[in-house]
Amino acid sequence: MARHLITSAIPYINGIKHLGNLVGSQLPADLYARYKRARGDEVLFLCATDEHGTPAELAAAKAGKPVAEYCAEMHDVQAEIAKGFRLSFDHFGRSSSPQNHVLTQHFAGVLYDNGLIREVSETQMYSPTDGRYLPDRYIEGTCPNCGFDSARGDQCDNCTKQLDPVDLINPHSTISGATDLQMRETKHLYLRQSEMKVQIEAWIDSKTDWPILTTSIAKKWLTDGDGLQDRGITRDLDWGVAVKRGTEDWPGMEGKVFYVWFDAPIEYIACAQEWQEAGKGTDWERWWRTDKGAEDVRYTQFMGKDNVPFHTLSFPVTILGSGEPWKLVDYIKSFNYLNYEGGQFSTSRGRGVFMDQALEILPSDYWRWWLLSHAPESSDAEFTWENFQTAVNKDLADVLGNFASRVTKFCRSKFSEAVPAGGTMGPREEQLIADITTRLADYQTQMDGIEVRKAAAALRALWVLGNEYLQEVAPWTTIKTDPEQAAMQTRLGLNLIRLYGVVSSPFIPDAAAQLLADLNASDAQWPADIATELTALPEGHAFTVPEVTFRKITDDERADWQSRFSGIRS
Ligand code: B3M
Ligand code: ZN
Repeated sequence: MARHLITSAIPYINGIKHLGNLVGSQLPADLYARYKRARGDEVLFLCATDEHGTPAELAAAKAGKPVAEYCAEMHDVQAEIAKGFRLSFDHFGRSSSPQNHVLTQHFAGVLYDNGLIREVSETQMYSPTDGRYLPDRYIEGTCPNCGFDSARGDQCDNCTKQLDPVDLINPHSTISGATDLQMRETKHLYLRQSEMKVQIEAWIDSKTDWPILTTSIAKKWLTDGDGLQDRGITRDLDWGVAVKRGTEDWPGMEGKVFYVWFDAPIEYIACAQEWQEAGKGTDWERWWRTDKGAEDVRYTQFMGKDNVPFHTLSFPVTILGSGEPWKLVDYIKSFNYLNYEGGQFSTSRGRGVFMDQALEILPSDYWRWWLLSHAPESSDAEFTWENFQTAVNKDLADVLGNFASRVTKFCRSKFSEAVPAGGTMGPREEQLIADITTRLADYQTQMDGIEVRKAAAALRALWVLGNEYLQEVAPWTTIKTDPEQAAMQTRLGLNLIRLYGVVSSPFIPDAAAQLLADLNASDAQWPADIATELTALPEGHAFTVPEVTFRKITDDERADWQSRFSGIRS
């Protein structure tokens, strides 16, 4: 049995995520995890909230709450919404966990012992107006790389370049807007990434099967400018992991914490410890230590493109630089951005549809289907209400929902609410079985390759095959002359619904489970031989006609939502 470790980029704690965030990491990761479980593989699927750094401090200050309290509350809010979207994490952890504190300090200690951390006296942006240093998001200015005017102190959102606050042109404080910033001398730790350049480059080069989006971003930062640069990994903040070498104090580092991007990926590992400590599993090292059984684990990470540099360069430096037998990622699936109605989704500006709002309007399957079937893989994608309405009405209501409804209702009215007996399959049915077999193989290939859009298209093609068959053989006509034949066609239709319930579950888990429940299908094993699968529901097997599986979105609703979400969320 194959073993899959799957992680989604861990969302910042600062508020509820929008649909663009969801489709860039958590949702496709869930799709893959559900698929691998359905195929019978062993899966550990982890995610967490990213609770340190300036995003957390700034959001807590805005909410008027102590940061620890704010994080605890927001973690529960995000966990609840994740459940609403049926994100099937084995554990949803917290980067502020005691496990992550210990592990982060451990890594810092071994990296220091291995000569990969140096102490640097440097000038830092200090704001007399605010009475504090201004790390990362406390400062904004113009990107020296691309000229974007709202680049943050740690990274430019426009060109993804990792920055240091001192790099910014025309910097200002995001707390007070002050521009009278001073450079003050202070001591910080730097991760000597440059020392590992050759090793990291060779590792990236060996990943010939990775998405081009992932490797092109990694290579860009390896070769552009001065190449892989050393990186400040400490900050003057109160909230975070205290700077220590293992369990020992670090002289001169009192009152400082590790940079959020140093401890956040380490939470992927700490999360497995949290999972075990929460009583959800045992032997976490089996997933993470190659000396303890993880050598045959396949590890896949999911993230938006802005997170790629940290996962292809910085985190691997931490892992490889430790010299310890930690599991390295095998495959990084990254995504472009999803835009919203001609502009960008934006958390800070409250633009777009947020996860909680989406669930207030429609059940999660509607969103899951649209988002996954339009995942921004090869380029940025755009959410429009019109496109959403069309996709839901066509794919879900007309193709899948209508098929389930027509077959079951026809059966109830002409036979009974049980699988009808009689008739034998002929060439048209053999053709259907052959077509389904081919399409299913395609679907599996796309799912194994994490080609999300192509997988959605292949699944939809499976649904279409059933519709075409039904339309062609028309049991409602056949029944007038040959009731036995109509019974066989209907029986096949009912079995197709069952098959769809099984194979659609990674995309639309609720609807799939409901269809299987309505059909009283207890066995939901992934299909092997299609001819056998299509006789799984035997003659006389009782079922219930499903309630509306997917309803259509009306033009009025679409117009209403369009205007309701055209503004800015307060
Ligand atoms: N929290 C950024 C983001 O939510 C960051 C990801 C961390 S992954 C270790 O996009
Ligand atoms: Zn830039």
